[in-house]
Amino acid sequence: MALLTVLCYPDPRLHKVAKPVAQVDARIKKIVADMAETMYEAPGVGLAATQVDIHERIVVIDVSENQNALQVFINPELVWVSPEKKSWREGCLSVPEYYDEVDRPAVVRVKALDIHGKEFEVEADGLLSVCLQHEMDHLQGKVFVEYLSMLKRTRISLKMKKRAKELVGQR
Ligand code: GNR
Ligand code: NI
Repeated sequence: MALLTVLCYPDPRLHKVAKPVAQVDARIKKIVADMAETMYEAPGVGLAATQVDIHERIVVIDVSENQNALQVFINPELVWVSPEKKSWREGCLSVPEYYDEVDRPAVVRVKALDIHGKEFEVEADGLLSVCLQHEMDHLQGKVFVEYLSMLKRTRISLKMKKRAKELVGQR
């Protein structure tokens, strides 16, 4: 297993659109294992392949309290979203130390392939629903700050660039 580097906003590679996985083979399983390790190490509740500069439709999620229930979504697709919306305070490993409210459908149904390449469907609410939508946005090249005002986004970009500079200075 290996830890992967997480891209930070406003890196343009975060806006690339991921391609579907043609076959869940050993190469994909290795990516999934490395993504899970990277997510747990961060720690985060989800990670999309886009965030580690792999532009294929792969998501790992673990919203369990003890971080011991990994869920793998390959080629995830939204099959239904509820008309009701819910606001949630979101964070992102690609936008460190910034949190803000985003409105999204409260409940979603997602179809995907599991780690064995077998199709399954889940209905999700709460954090799993938020996380699935957040990760599927990443695969489309969308970061949650794009739901915020232009003013907020500009401030976030400046803050992230400043932070990146400070981190380089510390090395
Ligand atoms: O770790 C994460 N927490 C989180 C909290 C609220 C809404 C979404 C998330 S996802 C985030 C990890 C991440 O950046 N995934 O892309
Ligand atoms: Ni994210």
